[in-house]
Amino acid sequence: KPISIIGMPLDLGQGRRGVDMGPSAIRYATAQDELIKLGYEVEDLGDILTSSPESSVIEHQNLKYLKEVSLACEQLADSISKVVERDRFPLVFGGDHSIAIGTIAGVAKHYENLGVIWYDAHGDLNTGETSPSGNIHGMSLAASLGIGHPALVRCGGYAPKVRPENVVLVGIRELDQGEKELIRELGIRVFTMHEIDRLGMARVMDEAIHIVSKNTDGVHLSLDLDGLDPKDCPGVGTPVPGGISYRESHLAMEMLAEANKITSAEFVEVNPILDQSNQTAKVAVALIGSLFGKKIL
Ligand code: DIR
Ligand code: MN
Ligand code: MN
Ligand code: MN
Repeated sequence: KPISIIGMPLDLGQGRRGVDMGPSAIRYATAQDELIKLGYEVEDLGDILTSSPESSVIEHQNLKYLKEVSLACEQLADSISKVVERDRFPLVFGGDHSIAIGTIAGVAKHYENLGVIWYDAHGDLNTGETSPSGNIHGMSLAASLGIGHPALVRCGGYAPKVRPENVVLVGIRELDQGEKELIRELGIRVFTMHEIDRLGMARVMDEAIHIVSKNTDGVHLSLDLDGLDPKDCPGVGTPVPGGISYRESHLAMEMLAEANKITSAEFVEVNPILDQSNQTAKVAVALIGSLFGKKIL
């Protein structure tokens, strides 16, 4: 399928500046060239208009920048939906992970049942009630499941976007108490670092792909670069040690390419200000290559 790139330079979903430059950093790392070399037709639709902290106010400490984040996500959802209508593959560059609310809202209405792979150190399963930080990037998966503030849950005018049985988390190593409870309550399948170490990435991805494609007609990949180890991806706002390696991540992307199930993707939380020589964006582009079928031989 032809690919449409959309940049979402939002940093209001978390507390550190610079992740709004993520889309530029990924473009600078020549994402588009990488895809063209693989034989894809690629268009870049530019960036969604977002607010900056200077032009915004925090109204609720437990849901920071709620109005601004939900407005930006509505706009992203609109753009994504149009891309899917044109029968193109939407590829989003973030921006903090709150943007997944918009991406998934734009995608999910075109599918009966959307599968989601959430590749992350974190669960992003908080609500305004359970979040220790009030940062919406830690709530985006919950919102997509229909749990949380209506302004987030109802993005795109409908809810929920995905069912818990069609979601898998990969790379998890830091969960808040409320997130653990929600995982248990909904029975969501979580592959923590423990499972990755114990079973190996190949088996984890085999199982993950099986789950997300079992009763679904589309699969979204939401890849938070902090899922990888901070040694490989230092340019993220909330690094957690002991993460997925560069090699395991390539294997995961190659297996997704082989399975040929992914129908949309986003690469989020790239923060070039916290990075070393744009390393994290370069990793993102390398992984995008593998996801879209690049092979060594
Ligand atoms: C934490 C951190 N669970 C929170 N979440 C992050 O603020 O809700 N998600 N960093 O990517
Ligand atoms: Mn910020
Ligand atoms: Mn995340
Ligand atoms: Mn994360």
